[in-house]
Amino acid sequence: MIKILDSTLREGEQTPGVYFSPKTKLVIAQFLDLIGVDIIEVGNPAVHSEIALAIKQIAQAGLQAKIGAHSLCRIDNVQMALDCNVDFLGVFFSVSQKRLQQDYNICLETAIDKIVEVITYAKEQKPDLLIRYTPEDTVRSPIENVIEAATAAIKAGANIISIADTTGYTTPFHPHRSIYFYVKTLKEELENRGLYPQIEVHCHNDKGLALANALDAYRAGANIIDVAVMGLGERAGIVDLAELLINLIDMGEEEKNWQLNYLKDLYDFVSEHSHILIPPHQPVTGKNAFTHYAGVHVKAVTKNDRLYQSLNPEILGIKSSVALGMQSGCSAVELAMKQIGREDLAKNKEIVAKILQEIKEISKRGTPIHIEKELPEIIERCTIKQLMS
Ligand code: HCA
Ligand code: CU
Repeated sequence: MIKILDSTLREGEQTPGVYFSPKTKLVIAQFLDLIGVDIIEVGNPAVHSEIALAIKQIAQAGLQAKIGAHSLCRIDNVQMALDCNVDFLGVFFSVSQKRLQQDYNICLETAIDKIVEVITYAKEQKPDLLIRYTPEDTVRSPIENVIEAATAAIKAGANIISIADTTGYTTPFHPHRSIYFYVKTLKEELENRGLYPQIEVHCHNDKGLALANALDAYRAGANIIDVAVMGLGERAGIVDLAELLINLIDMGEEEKNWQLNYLKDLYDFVSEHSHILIPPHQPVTGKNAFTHYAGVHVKAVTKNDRLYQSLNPEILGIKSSVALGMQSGCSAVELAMKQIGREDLAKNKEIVAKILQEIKEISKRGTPIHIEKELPEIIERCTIKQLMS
């Protein structure tokens, strides 16, 4: 079964301007656990003592999910993570030729020695620790370097190798630049060496392809996929949790693996605490994701909402709805009137037509019409007009 690693608290906090207090982090972790993610990556304790505190608190909160820390390839960082009592440790170090030469000024052998030293240390300190090694910027690194570093890391004790598309470089269907190709090649090459690690993928959204690439990796047999709530992360962020879960279910994963009805509250909470609004047209979690508007659409969905919807909002614990405005027809007005308890007037075609006309005028202000708050007033105005005419 596919596993989900949520990195809202690590990668997500790398969104410029975002800060989650340890208390907020704990609530987010509790939500993620209720939803059923497998691993929660909390952060690097070396960045700040508050992050170390958050990791410790979440690690002792009795959650089902494995709780993880992110770490530079350094013994002191790893020790700090171990001191937080984590179940999972993610160590990253690039083996890209350019990075080794231009940034670290070391050769591949020295890099691999460092990776092996750090992973061996972590494994010795805590033998049941789940260790992930990420050759950062995997997909723009020579594949031979990746295979060599991954082989050494697994032999030193790593259980998971993550393919990081650090810059959103991969593209589905490309013959050798697709994450499908990387997952298949890495799996095959490691299996040829008698090594069977779990393969994780971390897809950035620089070209808007993070989700497509994650699904491409899933198709290639990846075992773990990284996500964040609202797709938060460096630059354009990573794969959005809700979008991935919906797509995995669509591709045949069992719906019961996840409690999607907690997504809405989690997204509202993260939006509030990150001070980043969820766009109304955001798939799955946006306010309009299951809202129907234009006349033909609303007329059809009053008979069967699947006529204009391929997803079932009920698995998210929500219902589809209608919006009112310039594009509306009589069906939407009737439906909205019934929704606010005015079935009596909804049958009166003349009044409905008047209300529709008024709604179209109001819509020119260019902001949504609030059915519960505004429709009663509109009805009132139109019925008075009707009486007076
Ligand atoms: C980072 C880079 C990273 C690391 C991923 C990982 C990436 O911000 O440190 O450690 O698995 O995109 O490569 O997020
Ligand atoms: Cu990243």
